[in-house]
Amino acid sequence: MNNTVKGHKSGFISIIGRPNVGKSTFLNRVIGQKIAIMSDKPQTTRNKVQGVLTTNDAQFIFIDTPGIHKPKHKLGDFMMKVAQNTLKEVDVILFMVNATEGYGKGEEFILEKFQTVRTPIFLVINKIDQVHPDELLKIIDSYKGKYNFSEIIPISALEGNNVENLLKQIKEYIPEGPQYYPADQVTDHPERFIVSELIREKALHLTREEIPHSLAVLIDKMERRDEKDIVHVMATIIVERDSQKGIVIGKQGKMLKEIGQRARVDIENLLGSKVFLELWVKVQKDWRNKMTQLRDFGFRE
Ligand code: GDP
Ligand code: MG
Ligand code: K
Repeated sequence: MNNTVKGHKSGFISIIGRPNVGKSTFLNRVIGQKIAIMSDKPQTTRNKVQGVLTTNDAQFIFIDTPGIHKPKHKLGDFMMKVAQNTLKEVDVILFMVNATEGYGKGEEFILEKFQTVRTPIFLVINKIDQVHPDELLKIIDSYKGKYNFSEIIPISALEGNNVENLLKQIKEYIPEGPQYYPADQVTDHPERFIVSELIREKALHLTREEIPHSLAVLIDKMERRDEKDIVHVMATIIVERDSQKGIVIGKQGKMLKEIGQRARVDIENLLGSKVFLELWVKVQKDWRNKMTQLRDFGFRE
């Protein structure tokens, strides 16, 4: 898009890590806008979400990949493939781990995936606000000899500690390059996808433990009614079982109403317009194993 100005840098950065290590929190802090969906449930982020940070001499394009983990079903395989493809395309990989947990089987599994990757990998130890410095040193020690990391950087994505320094280090590793995106653009994702994620986030939060990850949101229609500047969104929440449908709808539709109200507020903030949101709930058994339908749900390779 823009010509390369001498000294200007730009690069693609992938964030890899087990569910709940804080990938979305980090991205949201850096980009300063709610584009990746945060949740205390694992695997909330299923797609690549790009966040773009533009400074006066660099552009960082972040990719929030689905967690690499041992696949349990076909959707897991698919997510793994997406994550692995991403590793080859980027300039820097941030391998994010939880300072309170240390090196374990999950980390070992991911490091195996890195063996064939030539991209520089940073070990980013997140949640340092939760550990004593001595404890942190032990964690760093537990990674000795496990992989030849380009940098080891402890941060707190939640409180912001050392995040500036991490960005500075990343900049050392990205090439000179143009500003790919306009300075005010924070994501190249279609609004539809973000809207569906916002609805999914509310549904997961409000139903808590009762609904596992078997929930998808399909945007049936999203159009701006010009006269009044109202965006009309029609969306379907898809669950796997009748019992889950009951939970999502709630007594006299209370739960669905609450999901809709909360999602609407976020969508209005995102779009800067009034939103009319209509939600439906549909049961589709075993949707996670129906690969042919993945594209319809917005997953992409
Ligand atoms: P993801 O699955 O890797 O994207 O993880 P999330 O960003 O969704 O974070 C999972 C949970 O960890 C959330 O409850 C976050 O608030 C919390 N979290 C993330 N970063 C930090 C941190 O630096 N410190 C603390 N104490 N909690 C964090
Ligand atoms: Mg996430
Ligand atoms: K999560």
